[in-house]
Amino acid sequence: MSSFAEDLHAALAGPEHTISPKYFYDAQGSTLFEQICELPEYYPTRTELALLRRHAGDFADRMGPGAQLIEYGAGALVKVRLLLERATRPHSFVPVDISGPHLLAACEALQREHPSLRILPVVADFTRPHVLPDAPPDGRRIGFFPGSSIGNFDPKEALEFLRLLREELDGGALLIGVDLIKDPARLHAAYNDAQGVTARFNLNLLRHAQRALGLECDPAGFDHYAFYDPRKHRIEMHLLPRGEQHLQLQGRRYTLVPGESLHTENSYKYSVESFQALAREAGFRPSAHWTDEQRWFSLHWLEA
Ligand code: AVI
Repeated sequence: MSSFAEDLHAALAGPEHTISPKYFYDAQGSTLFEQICELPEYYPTRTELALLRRHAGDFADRMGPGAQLIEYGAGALVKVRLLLERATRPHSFVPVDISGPHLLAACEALQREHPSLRILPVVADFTRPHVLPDAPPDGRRIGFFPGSSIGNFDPKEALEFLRLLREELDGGALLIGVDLIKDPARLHAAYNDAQGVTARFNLNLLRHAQRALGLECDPAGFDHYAFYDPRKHRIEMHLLPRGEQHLQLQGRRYTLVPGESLHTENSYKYSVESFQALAREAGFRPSAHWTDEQRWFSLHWLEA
């Protein structure tokens, strides 16, 4: 059984009905996420890109010459271009992503723009131990983890993942994007956009399961529900059954009734201080951070 099937059975049968947000991302889910990044309400992407542009020279100085740049969860390689343009004689660029075809297509496009750059793609789940190409002889390993994807891990998983990166980058550094705690109304709007793209993204979890696993259900019988919990500092996304919903997966039947929900995502928000404390606990040494004027988003430089 694929882990998606196993995890969906567990979510439907278990008391909490919780499933990992990684199952949003088939081809349709990735396209919907790209659309989310363009939405007027979804400030993280725009704000982080502006910070990367504004401070690109500073990042290049900190990286030093001959660095190996490693991007975790590389996707379309949009943000890393801003770093590569300014990097001093980079030794290599190592994008790590689970989606092989997507990654290789993005690498080909990047190679056309940077013909002399050594690109060494690694197709792997970056949250699990994986094998990287050798470290550069005369430079440092620099990790790049933008987009506040760290927010989709619960704090314990985030700590374990940061520990893994700390070991992998030993003697190097990590540049990481982290969404900040802010006015709940602003957060609510970012996950409840007027065009309903986030709702379609959330419902795509069921559509993905229909396509990939033959799940029988009626996605139109579920509502998107996202709210900010100010005590847990996180957005929670759920799918709420509208009336009794019957689902069938590989011969097993499940029923979800109003009052229950399928919990599809958490998106944790941090303060600069709470994130630095987490990074220190993982063994990093925070040495600089940057935020926009509104303090909506932060980038952190962590020495490993
Ligand atoms: C990928 N991740 C950082 C996004 C977030 O904001 O947590 C995923 C997302 N979910 C709904 N909108 C965007």
